[in-house]
Amino acid sequence: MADAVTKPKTKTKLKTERPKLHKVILVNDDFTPRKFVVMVLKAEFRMSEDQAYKVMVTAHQKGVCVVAVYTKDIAETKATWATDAGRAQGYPLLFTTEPEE
Ligand code: TYC
Repeated sequence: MADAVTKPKTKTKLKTERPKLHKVILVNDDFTPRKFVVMVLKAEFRMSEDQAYKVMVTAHQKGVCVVAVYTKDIAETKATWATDAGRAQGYPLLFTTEPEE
């Protein structure tokens, strides 16, 4: 059996971990005008008027609404930009982020 081929006993599995996604969450407040919230959602999260309106109303009624999910850096950057857009107009509009389970 000089030619017998021995199969390797160990297998190397290449594991590619997917980066954890982070949610951007819109938080309701009593001061920011609805129209302004819709405008920010459209501008920063590339939503249609319809989508943006639905997300705004959900946050208005339930207190919070998930806007979108991204990798950590992008979620945090977008939440910061969107929050700053409100602050620039004197509104307490708030976007936060949290990791997806
Ligand atoms: N509650 C605000 C109003 O009645 C509108 C609003 C909706 C503000 C959602 C923030 O995340 C928000 N003018």
